[in-house]
Amino acid sequence: MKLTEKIQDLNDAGISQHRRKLDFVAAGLSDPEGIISKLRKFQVAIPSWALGTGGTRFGRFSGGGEPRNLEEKIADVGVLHALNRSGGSISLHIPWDIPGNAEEIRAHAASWGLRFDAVNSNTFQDQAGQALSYKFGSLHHVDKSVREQAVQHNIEVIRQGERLGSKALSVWLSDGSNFPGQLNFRSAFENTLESLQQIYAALPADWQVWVEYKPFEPNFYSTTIGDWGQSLLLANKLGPKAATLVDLGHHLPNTNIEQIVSLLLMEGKLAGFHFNDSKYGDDDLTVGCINPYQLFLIFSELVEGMDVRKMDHASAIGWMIDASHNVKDPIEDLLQSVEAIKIAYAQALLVNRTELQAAQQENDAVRCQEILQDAYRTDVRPLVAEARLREEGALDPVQAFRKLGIRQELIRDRGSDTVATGL
Ligand code: AFD
Ligand code: MN
Ligand code: MN
Repeated sequence: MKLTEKIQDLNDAGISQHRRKLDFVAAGLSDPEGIISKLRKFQVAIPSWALGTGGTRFGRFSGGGEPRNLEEKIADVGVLHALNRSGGSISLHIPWDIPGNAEEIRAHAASWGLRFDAVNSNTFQDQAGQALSYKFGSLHHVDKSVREQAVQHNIEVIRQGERLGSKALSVWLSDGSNFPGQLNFRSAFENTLESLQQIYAALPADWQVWVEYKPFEPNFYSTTIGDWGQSLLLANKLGPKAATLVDLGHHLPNTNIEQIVSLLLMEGKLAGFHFNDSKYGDDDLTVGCINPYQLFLIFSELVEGMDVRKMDHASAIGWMIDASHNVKDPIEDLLQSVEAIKIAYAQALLVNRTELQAAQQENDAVRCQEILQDAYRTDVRPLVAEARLREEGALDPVQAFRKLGIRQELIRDRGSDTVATGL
């Protein structure tokens, strides 16, 4: 029996209760069908590196049955997408994912209903046989030949992405410094800009380059693209095909991310997101597990800003998860993350914009909060579930994943290397 048929069989048991919940929440909304339609279109790109246990520098504890190659990573995203019908694309990390025969890889992905999203370059590690080291950075390096090597790697990643149908290069640079005086900040920025301009010149006409920022880690005194201002400065200097990528875990505690998002949207320079959640820093935790209200506030600014600019919610910017799992089953964690994103999006769609604008004009802070939190406190899960059902997905993806024994099957097929590696 096909996976989709097994999923439908499982759904039968919960359908009547679901319908009751859906009728209840829909009765209180002006356009439930409009929200369900937007939810069906809304897809989240799954990072190839999140299908296995990530680990930290203190150790990695594999849960077993993890993918051993790109084909198996694609199959895992295919299983996720069959369950939630919302993970319709995969984002590769090169050279961790080397797509040997691009045609075969594209066909394999298409058989699961998947396409390829942004491709990620990697100049934060030295690869076997690499001529020059990135120990002191890559695109910002004081040695032009190191910069050149990193530029060529990024151009190669673009070429690989072209073969797969990707349309964006996502660049995160770990370049920075650990000690005061180690770097000339101006030269580091100028070197980075000059390197990115060479990469930008190699972009196909219909591509974008997404410039990610991060305040610290692995460098702990400065990061050359450390905040949204530095990323936006580079994106503006590069040109219309460059934009800023917002990774939720890349902000110092208590940063107002929703304000950053609103202004990047205003400038037409919001490339998209790496969704995750964090308590202290780049903890790469499950989306919405720590601060679901912040996620809602971000989506509220997104819906407002995209509607002002008449942008298509599903396709105008990149929606992608970037998280690393240490104790959860990677597929279960990703299912939870996608669910949290769609819940926040649905809640943001409920905000009464006309009333909010009127309350803002009257400086009625109490009324503004009431309007926002009325949307946030609406249980939209039946709407999210209905959107999944209409796309032949699972009523409850995590429960379906467990009841179908998918992980056990993967362990049988791939083995369970539960090797805990230390420092
Ligand atoms: C790490 C970095 C950054 C990057 C990701 C994939 O912090 O978020 O986008 O790896 O390269 O999480
Ligand atoms: Mn990221
Ligand atoms: Mn990160």
